[in-house]
Amino acid sequence: MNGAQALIRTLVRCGVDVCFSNPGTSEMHFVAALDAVPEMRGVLCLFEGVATGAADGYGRMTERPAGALLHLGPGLANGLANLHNARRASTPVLAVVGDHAAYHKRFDAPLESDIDALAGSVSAWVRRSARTEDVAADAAEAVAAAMTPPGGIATLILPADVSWSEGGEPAPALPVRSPAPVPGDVLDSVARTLRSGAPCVILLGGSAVRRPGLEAASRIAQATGARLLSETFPARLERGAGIPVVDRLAYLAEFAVAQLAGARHLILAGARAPVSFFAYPGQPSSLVPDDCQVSVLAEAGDDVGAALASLADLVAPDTKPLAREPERPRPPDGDLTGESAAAVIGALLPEGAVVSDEANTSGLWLPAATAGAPPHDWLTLTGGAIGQGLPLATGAAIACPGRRVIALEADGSAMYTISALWTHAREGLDVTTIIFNNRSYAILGLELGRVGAQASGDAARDLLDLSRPDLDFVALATGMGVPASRARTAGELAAQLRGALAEPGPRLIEAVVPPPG
Ligand SMILES: Cc1ncc(C[n+]2csc(CCOP(=O)(O)OP(=O)(O)O)c2C)c(N)n1
Ligand SMILES: [Mg+2]
Repeated sequence: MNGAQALIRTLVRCGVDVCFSNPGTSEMHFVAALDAVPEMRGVLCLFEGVATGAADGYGRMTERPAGALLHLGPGLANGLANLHNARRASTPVLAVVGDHAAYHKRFDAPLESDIDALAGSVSAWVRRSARTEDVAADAAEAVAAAMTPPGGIATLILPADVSWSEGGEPAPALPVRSPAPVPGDVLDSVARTLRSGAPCVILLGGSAVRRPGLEAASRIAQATGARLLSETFPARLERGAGIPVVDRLAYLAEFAVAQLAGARHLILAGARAPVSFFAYPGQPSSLVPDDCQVSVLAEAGDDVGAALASLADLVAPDTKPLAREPERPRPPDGDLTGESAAAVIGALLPEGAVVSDEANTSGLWLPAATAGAPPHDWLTLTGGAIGQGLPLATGAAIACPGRRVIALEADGSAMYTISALWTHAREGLDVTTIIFNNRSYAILGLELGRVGAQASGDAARDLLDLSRPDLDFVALATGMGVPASRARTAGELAAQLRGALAEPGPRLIEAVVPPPG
């Protein structure tokens, strides 16, 4: 058995059976080995940022890593932005990066580059397999590293000669450490804080915003008067009818400051202490109010769900969680705007949907409009690197057959990784994409003023404008095999979305909306 076969057989044993791939010459033995190991599903992505974003979406939904097969340093570099988002999401991901044969490296062939440096910038674990005999054990260790709580990126660098040489043998899966239990004295101390009568905010992050964490937090909030907030960009938020509601900390610092105002204690449950997304002249970086004390209930690698449940049993033994009432907006007619589009989506969102939200400024109204929709998952832009939404939807759809994936995607962000649509078509994925086409980098128009930049002329505005020419997303989608239509009114969006949800397979709706303001 060659190294590539031993590697893939080991990955399958370790529960890694999907590999989002964009291969090159150095990965040809990996590609060939897919025929020898049919349990591994290779999914072709036409850009590495799609492969890494898809692995992120897959990992968020299954809590197991998918592989992302990348071609040397340049392939990894193309995938880095979505690996960055995955790192911020604490998603388990296994990046397999092909490299030149060891003896070839000193010739400095054109594709030679510092893979280790690139990998080190996003990875929790990096190893270059030195020998064919080692590659299986390395792979098993990589999977265990990716799954070590809270989850992270493990990068295995695979030299071509290690891959093609004989002498490989599959290795068994390694045990994975469980999330660390939160000590009793920490629970007692937080319980005392909550009972002190001083205003408390509990900031929920990581797995705390899954249903069990939200239910425990809701009990605590009702019994103690603490307020709940979630981190701004949760990796996977469970929400909808029957699930306790949590507002997300606002993206704009001045709104976040208002949300946190008055808190004397900020209790971190799987979240980090809140900071402003960017520095703004004259504005503070930390969002923690001046006279507010921060305490940590659970860090990212801790068992935050169990900690919240134990804390609820201490301070709220007889309290039930407050479940969101079912409620949907009526689908409106008339002008299509971010607001009316949100109402349409809230009216029609199917039960069990997985929403990949990269709607940016057009998404402002979505949380309120969908809060009482049937239960669903909401995936957000954890690392702020745009171009995540369509790939994330790809991975989520492969992770969750039978569930409808809804990609809510801003026009500018869509263009970074638009080729994900081709994979949606090729794999026949149940992904319904709504493109909010406001023909601009609208958020940057807002930020221009907020950072205090003086931009009076056309040159600056031109860099934030996506017209000239207008992007035709119907043509782009159909050109990649995804049936598509354009909606110019709320009624058209509702009719087209109903139609899309009634059919299996991918579909795209271009929603023509004005930029905000
Ligand atoms: C990888 C990456 N490149 C650039 C940016 C900077 N950036 C932030 S928002 C934005 C434009 C967003 O435009 P669009 O997706 O159309 O959303 P809109 O603001 O119009 O709602 C850009 C370029 C970024 N966040 N990430
Ligand atoms: Mg836009």
